[in-house]
Amino acid sequence: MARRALITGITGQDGSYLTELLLGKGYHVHGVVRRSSVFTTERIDHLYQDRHETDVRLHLHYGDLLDATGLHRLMTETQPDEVYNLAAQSHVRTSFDQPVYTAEVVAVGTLKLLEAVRDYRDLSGRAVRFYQASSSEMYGSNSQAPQSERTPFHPRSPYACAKVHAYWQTINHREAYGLFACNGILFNHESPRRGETFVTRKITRAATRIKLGLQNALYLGNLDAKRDWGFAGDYVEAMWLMLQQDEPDDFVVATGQCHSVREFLDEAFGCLDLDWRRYVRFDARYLRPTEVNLLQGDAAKARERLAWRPTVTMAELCRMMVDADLRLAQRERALVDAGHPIDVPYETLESGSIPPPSPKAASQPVAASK
Ligand code: NAP
Ligand code: G4F
Repeated sequence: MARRALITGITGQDGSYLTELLLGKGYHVHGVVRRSSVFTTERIDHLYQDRHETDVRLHLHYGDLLDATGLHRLMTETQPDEVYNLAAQSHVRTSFDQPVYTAEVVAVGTLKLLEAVRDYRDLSGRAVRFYQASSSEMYGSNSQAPQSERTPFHPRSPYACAKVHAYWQTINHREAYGLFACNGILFNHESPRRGETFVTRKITRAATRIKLGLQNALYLGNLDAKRDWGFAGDYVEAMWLMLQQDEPDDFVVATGQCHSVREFLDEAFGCLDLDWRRYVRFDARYLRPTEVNLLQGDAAKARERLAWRPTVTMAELCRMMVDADLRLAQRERALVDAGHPIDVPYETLESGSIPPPSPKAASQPVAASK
């Protein structure tokens, strides 16, 4: 019988790549979608099948990590063999603006899901495996690099503190209740589907719009921070591999290479024959009260036990994102040239777009945290 997976955060970057991977392996995939007044399924629209078609293997359900009752019901209804907990308020800077909400979703929400998984296993007698999306942000100010599974955590944001809580709850469910539960400690991973307010995508989006005369400046914060950037498509493979092992365990997933934001700017603008120094401006609103200066992972354990390896370098990743965003910018340019106003995100407008913000965009709350 086909295996069944339940994915929280299916509408996010990683959720979309993981869904592609699991559907490709013949799984039935059940995804948890938050109710919203607008569509949020853009990243998985290409995978969606009308429920009236035959052999439908992607099923979407409304749910929220804040809703424990709904999570219990979803476990019973979908009867998954594997649960991937990818849902999160995942923006580090935003977590300083919304610390309690972030903790409720990321920390307590994960605990609610773990409890739903445990109860389902105990009541149904069925085996179920659990993956927790842990983060390299948990290392925080521990700049002892490269960071491995043995490196102590020193979280530097409400987001990272919440992820540490979820990490230990996952381990405690493994040790206290014998749950097959794994933490993937993933370092930064990006793609053309990356949210537009994370620094890599913010840069590739802006650079390509600047190239086509749609924008004239890009406002950023700390350019000296260093990150270990890999490709999201590679990293979801590691998530799946963790749940296929004989024993549950925790794994760092990283490329082992790290680069500064400045170097990513060099690479992205370089792909377009532009000099970023002409366009990038500093805006203190993008600084964090406490910064994580250096993340560089040691994924030796994943290499040895999972036979996992990254396949995309930072330069290749950057080129992939620039190419995809150039196609987006070309579509916007065509609309502008045809005399149609373009509906660009607030963040892009704020970064110095031409034309100036429409009254609709200007009336949105000032997003200090993107
Ligand atoms: P993302 O693009 O921000 O996606 C987050 C997902 O969580 C979205 O589907 C979002 O739904 C959903 N979500 C948010 N709050 C929720 C709630 N209360 N209930 C249910 N769903 C909720 O994040 P990502 O980059 O794919 O990352 C996936 C996971 O890995 C996250 O837990 C993140 O913290 C963690 N992580 C990411 C990285 C990275 O570099 N990408 C590294 C380490 C760990 P909407 O679409 O409705 O917003
Ligand atoms: O792209 P970022 O916002 O990613 P960050 O904070 O490293 O977090 C991401 O990776 C984590 C894994 O380590 C995940 F757990 C988390 O969910 C998320 O996916 O920022 C990267 C760096 C930071 O040092 C930031 O200060 O870029 C710096 N930066 C400089 N200017 C900026 C900006 N970041 C953002 N978002 N926007 C800027 O204008």
